[in-house]
Amino acid sequence: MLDENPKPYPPSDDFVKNAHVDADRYKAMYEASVSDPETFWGEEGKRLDWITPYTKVKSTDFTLGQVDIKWFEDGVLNVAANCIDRHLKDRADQTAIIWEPDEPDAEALHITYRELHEKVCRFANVLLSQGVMRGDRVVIYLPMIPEAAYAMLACARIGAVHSVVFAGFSPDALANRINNCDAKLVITADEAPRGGRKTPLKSNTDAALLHCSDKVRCLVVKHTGGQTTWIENRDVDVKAMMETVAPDCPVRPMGAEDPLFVLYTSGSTGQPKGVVHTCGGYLLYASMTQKFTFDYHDGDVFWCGADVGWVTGHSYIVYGPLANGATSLMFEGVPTYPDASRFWQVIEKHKVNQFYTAPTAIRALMGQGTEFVEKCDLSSLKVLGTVGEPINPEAWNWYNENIGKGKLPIVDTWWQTETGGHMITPLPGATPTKPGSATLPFFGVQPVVLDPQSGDEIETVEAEGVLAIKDSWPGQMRTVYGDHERFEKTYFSDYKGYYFSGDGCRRDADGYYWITGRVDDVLNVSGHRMGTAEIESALVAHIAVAEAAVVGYPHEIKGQGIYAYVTLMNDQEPSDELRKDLEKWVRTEIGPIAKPDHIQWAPGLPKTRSGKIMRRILRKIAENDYGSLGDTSTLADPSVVDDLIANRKS
Ligand code: 6R9
Repeated sequence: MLDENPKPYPPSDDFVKNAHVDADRYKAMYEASVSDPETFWGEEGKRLDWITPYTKVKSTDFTLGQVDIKWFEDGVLNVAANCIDRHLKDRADQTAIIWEPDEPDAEALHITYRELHEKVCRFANVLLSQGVMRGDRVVIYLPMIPEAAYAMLACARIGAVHSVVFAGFSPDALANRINNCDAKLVITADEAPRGGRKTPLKSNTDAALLHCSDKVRCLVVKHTGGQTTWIENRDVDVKAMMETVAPDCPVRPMGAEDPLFVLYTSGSTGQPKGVVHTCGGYLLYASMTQKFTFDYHDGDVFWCGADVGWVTGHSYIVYGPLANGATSLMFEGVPTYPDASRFWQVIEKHKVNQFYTAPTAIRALMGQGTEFVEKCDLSSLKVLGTVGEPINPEAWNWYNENIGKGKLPIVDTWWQTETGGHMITPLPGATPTKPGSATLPFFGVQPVVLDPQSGDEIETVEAEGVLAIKDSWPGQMRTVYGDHERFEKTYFSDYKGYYFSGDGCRRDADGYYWITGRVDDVLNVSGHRMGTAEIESALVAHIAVAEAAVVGYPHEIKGQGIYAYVTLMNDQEPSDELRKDLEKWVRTEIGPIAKPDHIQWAPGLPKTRSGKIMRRILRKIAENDYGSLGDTSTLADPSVVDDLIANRKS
């Protein structure tokens, strides 16, 4: 059983001495940030270089029907200038990005701020030459290569809005995103090597573009040199073109509230939504959290092991670290290739000081034994972090003992694509940690625990309910791309006056927050967010499928696995072949991450008389927990449940 209130692990005295923030300073700064946000953020906003300084700090409204979020609204800045140009005076020759390739024997790159400046300028000039203008959307579908960062920063430099699509998504998923944001151009590579295998990104893009406007241009980074088809007048060889354009490109002054990027993320209903982040507030929040949450100091080597296709890669590989003039490590590979010591070898090789990964990676490596860790020198490490899902105490303890050698602070950071940066997290010099708790709010964040039924704030220190946020913070998403109503409905309509996170949580006697997972129909599989609705609609798009219901179930390594109940068309017979076909189908409709772990044939699904699928029951069956199915009397046909249980057992 989980200890409900374990003994906290305080930071060591040595750590506290050198930390940016100790416990007293955290308290004082936090107090100041919530009692007078205008003054606090007005001051903190000066961390960025502004072309025209702001005079207004915060104008935000969470009222349903008029939700409006603006920070530093009359300020003018450029994100790329903040991430690159302003560092050239003092750190032009410092490494900005260390790139570690998939193959350990291939050469790692050390890209200085000076080089980054030139690459990004050239990339920006290529975009301009293709007619990309301020405000245009550019989809980026790339492996974890430096060009991904160049492309993002090049967009920021000229005021274009990027939308990075994870390279694991299928052509269909890519096409949906290109069409949803009406992108003018897509940037891809020939192939994406990962764990010794190659994903054919260019041919995926070719397939996607068949479903898009023929005006969409395609920039191709020749990375592996793999064979690709080439469509004249549409495809452009980026690297070759970068050589021919000017090495400098002026930055475009942007309003603080101009969009910086759109990033698609799954919700409980419908297709993924385009989360919109803007230039000023987002950049400030990403850079402050990178500095304080990881206690980043000048000269440190910072490694966030996420992919740039997710928000974690946006905020903690590219924007946060580079805004702080940090050295950020970008890794093309996976933790288990060529073997389970790869992470630890990379840490040793590049003398990484802060390391940030997901519980699912820790669990996978934990299962491989400690000999893979023991042969590596991890003495450079100062802070460890986790993100993406609740971390179970076993994984926390393994991370602490084997990677942190019992001495390093672990920051368990709770946040979301929507929040732009960390929301609830320990600060390593300030917060005693408890395995499994994200602990306390970051500056300016006012979490509340709401009673899920009444929507009232639970005011006692100890509380259990749903997690919401009471007031805005600069990194908050501003809207859903092209659908502000959906933004309001998703986040502000269930609990009036609050931003609703979709997560459940518990607050303990010390005021620490423990995230208990999603309370909606969003799955968290290996830290990847997916809507059950998306997977269901992929399944029912198959010719043999009449109906489908998808739920999550506990999975030892992935956190959650995908369990699909499938009702076939009358003329179809269940078979192993069909099962395989459906798995393949979902892979092509969405991507490999959405492949169901288990498909159960369901002659009928449990529904209420009004036709609503009772997922509560399906979840219990998937979990093998038949004792607590609850009330089934409201079902239109209760016998369906017995059928499902009988089949589950067989
Ligand atoms: C950054 C990111 C967001 C959802 C979120 C929650 C889960 C993230 C967590 C965590 C417990 C943590 N989540 N961090 N749960 N502890 N430290 O992951 O963004 O992909 O949008 O997912 O992930 O359920 O609501 P995103």
